[in-house]
Amino acid sequence: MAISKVLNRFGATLAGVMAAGSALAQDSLQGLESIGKPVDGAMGWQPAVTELARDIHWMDNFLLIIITIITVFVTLLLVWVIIRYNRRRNPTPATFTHNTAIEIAWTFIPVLVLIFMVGPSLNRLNKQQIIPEADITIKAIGNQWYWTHEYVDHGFGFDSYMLGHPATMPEGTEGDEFKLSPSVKTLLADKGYSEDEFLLATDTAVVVPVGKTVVVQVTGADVIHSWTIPAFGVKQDAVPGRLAELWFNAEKEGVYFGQCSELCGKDHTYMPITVKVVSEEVYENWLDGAIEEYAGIPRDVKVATAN
Ligand SMILES: [Cu+2]
Repeated sequence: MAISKVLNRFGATLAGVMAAGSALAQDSLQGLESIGKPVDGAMGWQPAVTELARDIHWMDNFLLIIITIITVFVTLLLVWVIIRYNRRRNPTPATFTHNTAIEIAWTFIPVLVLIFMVGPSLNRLNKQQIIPEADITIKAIGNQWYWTHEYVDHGFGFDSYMLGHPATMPEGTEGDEFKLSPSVKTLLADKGYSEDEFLLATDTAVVVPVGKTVVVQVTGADVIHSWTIPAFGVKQDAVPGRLAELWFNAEKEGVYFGQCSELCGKDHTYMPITVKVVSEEVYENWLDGAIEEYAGIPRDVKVATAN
C-alpha cells in the first residue's frame, strides 16, 4: 500500500475521531453495501432481505392478481352493458327489478374471494406477531425527534440523530442544519454515506449480525412514533406507556434505512432509522467497542454529568 494511502487513511480516521466524538465504534462499519433505501425513478418495493418482507411482497402480488381479475371483469361487464343495452340498441328496456340467482351469486362469490384472501393474510400476520426467541434484543424509543436504541442484553444505549440534525453539527455551522449544505455533505462523507442518503442516515446506526433473530421492543417517550425498516418488512407504532415488539432475521449484510412512520410533530421528517447488518465477527468487535464507549448509559446522560 502506498504511503500516501496510509497517510490518507490515518488522516481520515483522525478526522473521523475528532468530528464524531461519540460514535467511534461505528466508524469501523463503513463500506457496507447500501441496500434498503428508496431509489430515484424505481418502482415496487425495496429489496426483501427477510422472510417477513418476502411474505409481504408475495401477499401484495397475490392481491394484485385478484384485484386485476375483478377490475377487468367489472370493466368488461360495463362495456358490454353500454354497447348492448344502450337506448339505440335496446329501445324498450326490461322492467324486472329482481333476479334471485344473480343476487345470490354477487353475495357469495365476493365472500368466497374474501375467504380465499384471509388465509395467507392471517398466516403472515401470525408470523409477524408471534415473536420468536431472540438472539439479540434492542429497545427502540421514539423521542421528539430522534430515536434512542438500547442494547438491553448488554446494558448500553445511544441516541440516533439524523446527520444534519443540530446535535450532529460541528461548532460554527449554525444555519446549515436540516439541509444538504456543504457541512452536512462533509458529515455524510465522513460517515461513509452518499448524498442521496441525506434524511436517511444517522450519526449512530443500529448494528445487528446477519442471520440472527433480532427482537425490537418499541415504545415512545413523548408522543406516538413508528419504527420501520421497509426491507425487513417490519413496522411498529411506538406508543408511550406500551412496549410493543417486532422481530426480523436479516439475511444479507448491508445498510438499511427507515423513517419514523407516525406523524409526531414538526421534525417528524428528520428522525430516520439506520440499521447496519454485519457479519457475526464484525458485530462482536463492534459490541466490545460499543459497550466500552457507551459505558452503559445513554449519551445525553453522559453529556449531562460531564458538565
Ligand atoms: Cu414521527
